[in-house]
Amino acid sequence: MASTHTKIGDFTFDNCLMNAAGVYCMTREELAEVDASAAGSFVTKTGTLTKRAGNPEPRYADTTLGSINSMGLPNLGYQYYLDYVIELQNQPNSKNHFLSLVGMSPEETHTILKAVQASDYHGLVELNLSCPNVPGKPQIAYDFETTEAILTEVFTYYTKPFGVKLPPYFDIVHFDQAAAVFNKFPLTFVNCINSIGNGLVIDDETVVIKPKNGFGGIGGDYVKPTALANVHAFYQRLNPSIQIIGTGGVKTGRDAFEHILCGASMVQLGTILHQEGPAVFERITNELKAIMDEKGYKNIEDFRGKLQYMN
Ligand code: RRO
Repeated sequence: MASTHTKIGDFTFDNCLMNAAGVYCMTREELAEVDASAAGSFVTKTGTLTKRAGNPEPRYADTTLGSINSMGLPNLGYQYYLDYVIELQNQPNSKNHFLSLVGMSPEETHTILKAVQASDYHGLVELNLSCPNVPGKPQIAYDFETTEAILTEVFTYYTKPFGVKLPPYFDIVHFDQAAAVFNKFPLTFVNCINSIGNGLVIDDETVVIKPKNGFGGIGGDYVKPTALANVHAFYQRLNPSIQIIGTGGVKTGRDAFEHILCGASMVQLGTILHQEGPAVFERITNELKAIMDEKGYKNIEDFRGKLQYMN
């Protein structure tokens, strides 16, 4: 049978499917469940300098086509997640993991990353440049100048494997400009995409989540075409040393196949993991392997990035 084995930087994974940051990753208990599932890895909830309660509830809703959330970055503080990934990395036969981080200001981001640099953690870090839900804080990666300034500073002191979580872009010029910024840095990966920020879902005459008068990040079916476009746009533009993690609208093996076809080396599950729980990893892995078997692909490198265009 086909293998969904993959590699990000120097780290290997038995399966290219894992959770998306924010889903099933708030506590050690949730992370341990993902770790024990068929997933190839996990990423932690984005950790901030100090723990945060997040926005008022209800702050997540499932819809027929996906989800809307305005969690507001609730988390147990970066140290909680750093301690856990260090604990796991010291266990024999541990999977490799991703630690998601961001500060509430560039200064806080640097404080956190300097602590991670000084720690025993030698795994992957994903800097979240795209949270859409903290009132008064814009999605960082929509501001190319600030993004470049943050990354310039980060790489003066940070030497461990490091990637960024991006918001969706919607314009070819923005793909060009964003890729030109990221190509200046020794990034290990970029992850496309975070939720589509600030959508609005209505039930009868009322919004379905409380924060920000109902505005929130959109995930699920709605976002798959945008996610695939972002994965492929960056696959076409980034230095080949910068790998791509595909996130957005994956609920079947076919969806994962399409992300890989667009260039993704790893594929993350958000809304569908929230809806089905960690058993979803086995289902989608089996569906992906069945498609690969049918097409005669032995591993994901046989078709990764090989999206066909019309003549
Ligand atoms: O916690 C959130 O509200 C949140 C974050 Br940090 C993010 O990056 N993406 C998202 O959809 N929600």
